[in-house]
Amino acid sequence: MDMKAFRLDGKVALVTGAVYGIGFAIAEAYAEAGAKIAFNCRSEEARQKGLAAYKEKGIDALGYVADVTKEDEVKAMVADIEEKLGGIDILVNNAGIIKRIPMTDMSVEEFRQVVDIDLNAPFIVSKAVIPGMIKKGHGKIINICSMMSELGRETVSAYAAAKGGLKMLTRNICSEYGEYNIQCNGIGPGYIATPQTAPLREIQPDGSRHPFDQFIIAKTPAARWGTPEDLQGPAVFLASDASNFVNGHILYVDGGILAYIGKQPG
Ligand code: NAP
Ligand code: GCO
Repeated sequence: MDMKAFRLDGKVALVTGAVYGIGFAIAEAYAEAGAKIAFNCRSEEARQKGLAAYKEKGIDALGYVADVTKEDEVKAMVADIEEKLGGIDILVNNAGIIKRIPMTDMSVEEFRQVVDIDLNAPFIVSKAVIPGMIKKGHGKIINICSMMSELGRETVSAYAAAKGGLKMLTRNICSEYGEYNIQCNGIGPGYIATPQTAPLREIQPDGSRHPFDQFIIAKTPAARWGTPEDLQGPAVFLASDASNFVNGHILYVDGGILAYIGKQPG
């Protein structure tokens, strides 16, 4: 096999919400594999922070202030990327939020906001890039799903509904655009140490680990939290020609959580 199939030389990649966390790690790996990087965020301050972070890694990234829930801002960003870097070959729908609120305490507005960012936005951004991919004759869309694409837990009803929906949007994009040589797959990260999960890892006043932190270590066969870097290899694979016949798949990168019934008592 020609191992160059794993390279992304000359490809144009848009990674949403990639100033830090999982998105940044994925974009960094894409740049190392040879891709040109564009990212977006919600404020000029975040954009500057992102540009500085990429520069520190020696990456010449293009940054945009564009809210992924706003179709006009997304369309303008995609048009500008196409003009400056060329047509988009790889899209990673990474931007996301979570609200941990018991369902009966959650307002309809809060539920809608999570679904808007975590599910409606991947539709909006994918819709904006697919025509360019069809024109190019190929494309890779990678949706960042979750354990909650498969499992539920207390307080995350909106997130689970959105990430479950994102799994099905992934399969539908595969079904609808596979014939145009577009592969749409998902990555389902396990519990990854990023700002999103920081509240679940806070050290307790008595110096002990957060109970949820201990629960995750016990629930994960790998016996640790994942890191954003754990997602880099899988994300490069799904963006590269090495995965050209992988379509509509959700690749769980979870240290084994979904395979494990949990620790036996005693
Ligand atoms: P994170 O540290 O909170 O980063 C999420 C990024 O998305 C932030 O940069 C955020 O920007 C951006 N964002 C949110 N709403 C946006 C919008 N409307 N427009 C543009 N950007 C927006 O999260 P992460 O842990 O890296 O997670 C990245 C993705 O992986 C998310 O989809 C998350 O649900 C998913 N995920 C995370 C884990 C985990 O354990 N960490 C596991 C499975 C899946 P701001 O700074 O403006 O908020
Ligand atoms: C939570 C977590 C999770 C993770 C991740 C798991 O509160 O349960 O934030 O939802 O972020 O999505 O895959």
